[in-house]
Formats: sequence, structure tokens, C-alpha cells
Amino acid sequence: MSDAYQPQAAHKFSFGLWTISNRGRDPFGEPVRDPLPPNDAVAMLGELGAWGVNLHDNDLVPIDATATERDTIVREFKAAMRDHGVVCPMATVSLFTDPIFKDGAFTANDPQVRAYAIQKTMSAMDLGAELGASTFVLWGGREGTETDACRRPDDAVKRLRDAVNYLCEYNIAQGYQYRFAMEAKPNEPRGDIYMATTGNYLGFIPTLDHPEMVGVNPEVAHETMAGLNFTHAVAQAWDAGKLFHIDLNDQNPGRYDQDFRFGAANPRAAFFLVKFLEDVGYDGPRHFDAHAYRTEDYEGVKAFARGCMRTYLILKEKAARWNADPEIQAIVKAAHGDNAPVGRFSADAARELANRTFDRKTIAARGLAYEQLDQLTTEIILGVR
Ligand code: XLS
Ligand code: MG
Ligand code: MG
Repeated sequence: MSDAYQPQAAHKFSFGLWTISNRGRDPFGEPVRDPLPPNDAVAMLGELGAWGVNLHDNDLVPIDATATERDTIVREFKAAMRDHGVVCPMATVSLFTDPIFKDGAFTANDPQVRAYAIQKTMSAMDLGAELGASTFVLWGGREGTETDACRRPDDAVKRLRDAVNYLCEYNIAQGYQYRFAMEAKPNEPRGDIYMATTGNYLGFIPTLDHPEMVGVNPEVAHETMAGLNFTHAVAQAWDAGKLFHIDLNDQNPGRYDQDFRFGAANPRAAFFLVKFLEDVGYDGPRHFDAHAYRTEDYEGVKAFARGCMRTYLILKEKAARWNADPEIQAIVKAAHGDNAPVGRFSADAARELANRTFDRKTIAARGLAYEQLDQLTTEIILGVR
């Protein structure tokens, strides 16, 4: 059944293997769904109309697989991708599941753990390159602490820098042409994670040896957990030319990492996010890093995945409607002013500015009609306009 909200390859919707294969395990409860083999997950994504599948190394290849087992798994996975018309735009590495990473990976105190983390990431880069991935995500889930007695936090930053520099060199040496996308999160699974927000990474990236190779992968849930405005973080990343990837899902502020279906918790925030991405012409993957409620069987998982894509497309349509609405645009035009800078500094210009008279009270007294603008926006979102 095709309709206006039917996903197409051009929409670049992707899902992590770990998202639709999520079995509903949580800290208090066992899995509720049977394992979904990776090739079946690819078939499901093809059936749903998704464009891409992303993966951690061990979502596909078990950590203890032999080289022969690995090659067979990869060969069959590539065949499944081909058969179901699904590509692999992004790969990443699990530096958080295995117990060796209990004290961190790139930032761990034990140099053997740090070396193993780099070795594991190089193998994951090999795997992703073989599958055709052009973005490599690094989420440092264990790069943090429960107690800051364990190390100086600036040592952790230095170790992280060393690791990313090493991986950039590997990228060059292998000719992979990956762009790395660093993903921030404030906490969970660690009590505190060092790189807590996208902004932290935007400050870190210019300190690297190859800053042009490294950008960010902001995730709705992660900034929202911290009570931050996600679209503002995305906008800053975009402005810096660093929005290399994005993780879409939903989340209520101040909670554990909920990873809800896109738009499920705050459709209004999702609207402003989609509007931003579409307005600026972001053309990277729209990756859903979310999972179905624990109440669901695999039919529910399909409903979840369809819902993520459908909600994105509905909000995209609403953003276009907002942009085309004459009443809304009239308020925007009257209220927004423009982006004209105050002007270049010069001694003369500064003297002129110092002597200019501003009618402060009149300017301040003017109503901006944002109440009306917001209500019109709400009516578009609620579907009556
Ligand atoms: C966890 C992260 C994780 C990364 C990939 O919260 O979102 O899924 O996106 O390792
Ligand atoms: Mg997450
Ligand atoms: Mg994520």
C-alpha cells in the first residue's frame, strides 16, 4: 500500500541492527522477544521500505568468531543486503558490552584495554568498509566514571584525543575515506560520561590532528535526558559544518534512556527538528536509534519502525505547510528582522555606533506576536490548519 508517507530510498531512513533486533531486555527484566538474526532484520527493513542498515561490529559478528566464521557471516549479510535492496551507510563499534570495557575503552586506565579498544575499532572499520559504510560513529558509552577518584578527567580527554588521532591515521592509511561522527551522552551506562553533550564534542574536535575528518552524531534522547534543546545542538553542529549523522528517537527529560519511537514523546520538538533539517537541506542519513516498547512482539517492532519513518514524513509535510502559510510568514517577516550583522568593526564605525541614538522604550514596547505564531504552529501540528 503506497501513500504520501511511504518511505523511499531518497529519504535515507536507516535503522541500527541493534534497534529492530532489540529484545526488550532492561536492568530489571529478561528479554521478551526471541533473537532476530541479522539477515532477517535486513529482510524486515527491506519490507518496511527503509534505505539503510547500520551496525556495531558485534551486532553482526560475534566477538569470538574465527576469521572463517566472520567471512561467511559477512558474505551472507552482503547477499541479504543485495537481495532486499538495503545499503549500509554507517558502521560503529561496541566499546561497551564486553566486560573488558568496564573502566572505559579509549580512556581506560589500563593501557592494554586502550590498545585493545583501538584494535577492535580498526577491525570494525574494516568490516564497515567492506559493507560500504562511509560514516563511522564513535559513541563512548563506557568513557566515564562512577567515581572521579579513578582518574583525572583531563587525562581522559587526552587519551580520547590520542585514540581518535590514531584512528584517523588508520582511516588515511587504509584509504577508507570514512567521516567519523562522535556521539555524546550525559550518562548511562556510566554514572557520568565525559563527553556529555554535542557541544562538548564541538569543542574537542578542533583539538584533533585531522579535525576535518571528524564531526558529530547528535541523538535526540541524549540531549533531552540532560534537559537540553536538541534542535539547538543540531543547529550549532550544522553551523560548524559538523553534522555528519543524526540519531532520531524520542525521550522525556530527566529519565533513563528511553529510546522511544521518533515523535512519540514530544511531537512538537520533533516538528522543529524536522523543519530545521529540511530547511537547511541536511542530506545525510536519518537514522532511527530507537526500539519498540517492551510490550511488543515483532509485529509491534514493525509498527514501531514504520511509525518512526511515517512520523518523520508527516512532520516534513507539516514543515512545508508552515513555510507556505501566508499568515505565518507575515508574522515571521514582521518579527524576525534579518541576519544583517551590526557591521564590520572600524574606529569610525565604532564611533558612529557609540553616538547613535536608540529609541529604547519604543523598540521594547513592540509586541512580537509570538503567541499568535506559536498557536498557528500548534494548529499545523495538530492538523487543523
Ligand atoms: C546509546 C547510543 C548507541 C549509539 C551507537 O545510547 O545511542 O546506540 O548510537 O553505539
Ligand atoms: Mg542512545
Ligand atoms: Mg545513538
